[in-house]
Amino acid sequence: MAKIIDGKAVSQKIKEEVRAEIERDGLKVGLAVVIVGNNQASRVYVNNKKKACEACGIQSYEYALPEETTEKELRDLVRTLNDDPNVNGILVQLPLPKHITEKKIIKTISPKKDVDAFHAENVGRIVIGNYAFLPCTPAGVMELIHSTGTDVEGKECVVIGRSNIVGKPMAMLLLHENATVTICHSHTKNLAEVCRRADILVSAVGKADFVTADMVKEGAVVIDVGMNRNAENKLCGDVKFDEVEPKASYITPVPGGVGPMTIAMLMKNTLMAKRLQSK
Ligand code: L34
Repeated sequence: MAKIIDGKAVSQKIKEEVRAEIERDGLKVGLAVVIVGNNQASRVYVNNKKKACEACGIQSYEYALPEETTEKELRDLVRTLNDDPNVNGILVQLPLPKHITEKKIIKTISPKKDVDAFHAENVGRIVIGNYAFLPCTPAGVMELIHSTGTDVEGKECVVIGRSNIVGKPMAMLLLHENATVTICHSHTKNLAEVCRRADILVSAVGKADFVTADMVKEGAVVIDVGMNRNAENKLCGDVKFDEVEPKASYITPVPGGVGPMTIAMLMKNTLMAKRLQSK
């Protein structure tokens, strides 16, 4: 029987710390949240981000733009936000509509306001270990691992998925804590065998029921970054929870695991951005 890692509780504590720091120092902190189009899931995540801002005493500025927004219009908005002293952090919710090149938009965000840490400058800083912001989801995963009391040093860690948003930076953060890290992806041979080596298994695939019990070592820490809908339109992760849970020592649920942590780390980064800009 695994212990369930309570992402809601851990995220709550982080948000309270952010709020306390903002109150203590009487800071005025602002986050611009930009959403383009009508993606239902994105709408839910953005609303959760706005609520978290409120809970932390951060002013949120929402820009909900229509699906037809052009790349130029979006870049112009980002430039305006780059120059707005009330805005300390800029978050452009992904995915964007197909006619907009995400890379170009990310490149336009001032690295000092890039609270997602998606800009090439911030990605590079993470790789060399000289960073201000950590990408929210991988940083949230590290917090969840720490909350179990697990020491990452020397552990076999397997990350399934190699996206720029989760898989690649996740591997870097584990590496910074001296783990032995393997990244698996759709071309990996003997995936189950590789995953079974993991003391810590992080799945960021985006497919329901992808991680099955035969892929999990007895006593592993299992972190589920997936955010999927199953056949009954119910929210679920990548991990076949019912069969993996008995083998794991710790496991994150979906919802209530990594998702709330992504948002808590965004709050932390926004406060950090304010500090950097006040220097
Ligand atoms: N720019 N785009 C940008 N930054 C991000 O950090 C994200 N991400 C991912 C998608 N696009 C992004 C998010 O915000 C995923 N993500 C995210 C954020 C919050 C939640 C899930 C994904 C979340 O709140 N999850 C809840 C359940 C939500 C529901 O009911 O649908 C949970 O408990 O897991």
